[in-house]
Amino acid sequence: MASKSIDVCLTPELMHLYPVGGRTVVVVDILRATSCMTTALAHGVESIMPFARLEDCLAMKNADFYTAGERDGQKVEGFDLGNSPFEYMDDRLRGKKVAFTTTNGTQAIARSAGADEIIIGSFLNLSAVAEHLSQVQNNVLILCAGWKGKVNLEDTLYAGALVEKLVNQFEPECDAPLASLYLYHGAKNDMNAFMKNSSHVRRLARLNVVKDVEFCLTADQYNVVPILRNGAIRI
Ligand code: 3SL
Repeated sequence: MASKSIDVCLTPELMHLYPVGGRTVVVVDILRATSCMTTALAHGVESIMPFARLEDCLAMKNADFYTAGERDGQKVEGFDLGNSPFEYMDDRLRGKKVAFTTTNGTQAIARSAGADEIIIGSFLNLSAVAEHLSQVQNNVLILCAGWKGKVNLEDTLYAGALVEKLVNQFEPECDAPLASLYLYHGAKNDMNAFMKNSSHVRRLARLNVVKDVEFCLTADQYNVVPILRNGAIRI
């Protein structure tokens, strides 16, 4: 029997059931916040400071930060950057500090406060995160950002993919890791087709955001593990 355990919180609304003390929490918002953060840091952004409140993020402009993120999928007026990973593949952002706020992803990060370690997960760095988790001694909680308190497919699929990589080393704590794993098994041969009718893919399509989805569902583009320390995410 494994000595470490793994659990999945399918929406931040259930976080009252999951104490984070002493745990490593993996925050995931596949479409698109944590995919974006992973991409930005892998492409040389120095650090990302996550904010739950838009006003707090915007105020960082005065402190020489790039301001970035979205509300309801759309770039915020007055912000320098939106929430597409492709915006962050830009050499001009190398070494820069970014203040980031999003509808769900940065809210989920805020809900993880008090954890021993908070790391940023996405399909783009799936194996790197799994490798990191296999080295730490902590029990693990995967926190799915969902959409405005509701469960979504993409974050649950990621949870399943990560559980699949770790299931031999970690004991599932309840049925949520198993439910995620079984969902992922049904999807993994063609994730894009599986996700076609999901609510956020349809929401993004209405905003003409299409290529981001396929990219965000691609595994192992980057060998980085973003970690939140002292309020900033770095690799
Ligand atoms: O909710 C979030 O944090 C965002 O990633 C949503 S969106 O993909 O930019 O619409």
